[in-house]
Amino acid sequence: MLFARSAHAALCGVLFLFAAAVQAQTAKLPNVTILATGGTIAGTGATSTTTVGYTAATVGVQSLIAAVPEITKVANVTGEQVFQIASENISDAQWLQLAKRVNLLLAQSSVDGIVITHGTDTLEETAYFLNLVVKSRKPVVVVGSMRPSTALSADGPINLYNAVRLAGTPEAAGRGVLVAMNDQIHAARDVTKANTTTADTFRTTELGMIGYIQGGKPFFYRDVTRNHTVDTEFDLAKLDTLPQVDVAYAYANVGDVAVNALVAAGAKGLVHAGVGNGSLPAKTKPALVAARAKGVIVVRASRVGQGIVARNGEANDDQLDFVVADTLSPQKARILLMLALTKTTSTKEIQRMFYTY
Ligand code: DAS
Repeated sequence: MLFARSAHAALCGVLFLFAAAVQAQTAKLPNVTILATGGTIAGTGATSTTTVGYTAATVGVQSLIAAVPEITKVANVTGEQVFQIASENISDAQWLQLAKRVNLLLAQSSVDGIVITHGTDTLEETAYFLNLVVKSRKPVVVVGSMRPSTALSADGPINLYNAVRLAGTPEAAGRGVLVAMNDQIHAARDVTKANTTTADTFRTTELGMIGYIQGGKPFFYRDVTRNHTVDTEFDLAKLDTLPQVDVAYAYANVGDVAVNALVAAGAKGLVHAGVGNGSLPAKTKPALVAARAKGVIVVRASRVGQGIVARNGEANDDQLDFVVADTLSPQKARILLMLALTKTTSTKEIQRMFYTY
C-alpha cells in the first residue's frame, strides 16, 4: 500500500514538473493570431500538378494551421476566418472589417503579432491600406502563396511558417506592415506583384526588399523611411465607408471616355496612370481639368512601375491644381487618396501626404 502511494506521488510529481515545463515553454513563445481571408494559399486544385485553373479560397484557417504543425513549436497560434474570398473581389467594407479587427486584437497585451493570409492579386493593396491605418507598432505580416495547397511544392505552408516566425519576432516591430513571401521580407509601401504565376512574384524592384527569412529566422538589412501605422493621421474608428476613387489608364491614342465615365459615376478622386513620367495625353487632359473644376481631386501617377512622378514635370500641377503620386503605383496612390479624402480636400495637404506616406 505504501509503495502504491509513493509511486502515485512520484507520478504526480513527474506530471506536475512536465506540465510546468510545458507551461514555461509556452509562456516563452509569442502569441500570434492568424487572420484568414482566402486566396490561393487557401486554394485547392483537381490534381497535384494543377498550378493554374484551381479554386482559391476553399480551405479554412484551422486546416491551414493544421497543415503546418511546426507552427505550434514557434508560436502560440490562434486562427480566425475573417472572410473567405479570392482577393480580386475584396471590397472597401472588407478592408474596414479586417483593419478594425487587426486594431482590436493588437490593442490586447496578449497578442504579440498578426499574420494575415490573403490572395496575392490585391495583397499589395491590402498591405498598404493596413500600413496607413493600423495603430500599433506590433508586427503585422501579410502572406499568400502562388500555388494552391494541393500542388506539388505548394509554397503556402513554408510561407505561412515564415510569416508566423516573422510576426513573432520583436525585431519586426515598428517597420510598418510587412509582406513575407518566397523567403523575402518586403515593406508594404513599395512591394508589388510582378509576375502572373511564379513563386517569386512579389518584388520591390528598385527600392529593395528589407530582409530575408532564412531557416525560419528573419534578417533585416534596411528600414522604411515613410510614415506608417502609429505615425499616420488616418483613423478608421469613425469610418464605415471609404470615398470613391478610381484609376484611369493611359496608352497610345487614349481619349477621355474613361475619365468622363468615372467622374459621372461619382468618383471623388481620380488617379491618372499616365505614360512615362505621368504624362497627360492631349485628348485626356481637358477631361481631367473639367474633373478638377467639379471638385474631383486629380493625382498624376505613372503606369511605368518605378521612379518619381515629378511635380510640375510633364504638366503644370501648380496651375492645374493637381497632385503627383511620388513613387506610388496607381493602385497604391488610389488607396492613399481614398484615406486623404477622409481628412481633407486641400490639394496642398494631400500633396504633403503623398510626400509623407
Ligand atoms: N485569385 C487570386 C487571389 O485570390 C489567387 C491568389 O493568387 O491568391 O488573389
